[in-house]
Amino acid sequence: MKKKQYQKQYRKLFRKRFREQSRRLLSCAFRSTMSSRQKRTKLKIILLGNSGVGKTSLTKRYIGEEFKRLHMNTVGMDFTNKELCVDKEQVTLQIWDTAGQERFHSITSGFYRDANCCVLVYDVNILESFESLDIWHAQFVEEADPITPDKFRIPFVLMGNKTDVKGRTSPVVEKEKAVQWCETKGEIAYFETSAKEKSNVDEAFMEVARKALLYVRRTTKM
Ligand SMILES: Nc1nc2c(ncn2[C@@H]2O[C@H](COP(=O)(O)OP(=O)(O)OP(=O)(O)O)[C@@H](O)[C@H]2O)c(=O)[nH]1
Ligand SMILES: [Mg+2]
Repeated sequence: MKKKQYQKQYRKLFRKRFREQSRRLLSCAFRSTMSSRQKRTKLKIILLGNSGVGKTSLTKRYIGEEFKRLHMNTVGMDFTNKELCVDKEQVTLQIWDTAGQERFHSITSGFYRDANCCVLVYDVNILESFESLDIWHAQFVEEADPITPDKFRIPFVLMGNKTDVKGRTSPVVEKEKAVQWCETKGEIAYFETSAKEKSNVDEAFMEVARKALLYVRRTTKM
């Protein structure tokens, strides 16, 4: 009697395990079929700006990580992927977060080639970081793609970061000044962001993705 009871329990447990395992396998197979069906467009994004303006913090916040107060200088380059849907197209943003420190420039500039959008970042509370934008812009244009005709110039997006800093009654760099700078360089979209409060971060990166995708569509038609 005891033996029969034991066998019954064993069969019950076995059926339960088997059902769970089958469910897991089925969902795995479904996911892999879906991902192989959906062709994702890869978009290469380069982040540039002075050291400490918040490039890494913006990237980390965008992919859902928490804000960290401690400043750890990026060494050379960091690389992050983010999958999203833009204008009904599945894309993968490959975010290349560069080091702002000058000693890394010769290494990082070698990676600008094949970029689909450049994000320039400055700190709205530090004038020097804004004044350096001209240099970052020029360096990128020179290194990224000197062959592409002018009308297909790689798009830029400007982010004025750290808008949350307390006592910021009048920012060192006024919004109008930044907008004016964007106009002098062509069609550059401008966003005031705060990585700390995660304000405008998703919106800014969505624009980056849109511009990059548009650039890819245009250039592949050439
Ligand atoms: N208050 C505030 N602090 C910020 C914000 N974004 C970044 N920080 C702080 O600024 C410091 C520098 O941020 P990072 O993201 O490491 O700067 P970075 O541009 O990547 O610097 P490098 O890697 O050296 O080029 C860190 O201490 C961050 O916590 C923000 O929006 N608001
Ligand atoms: Mg960094």
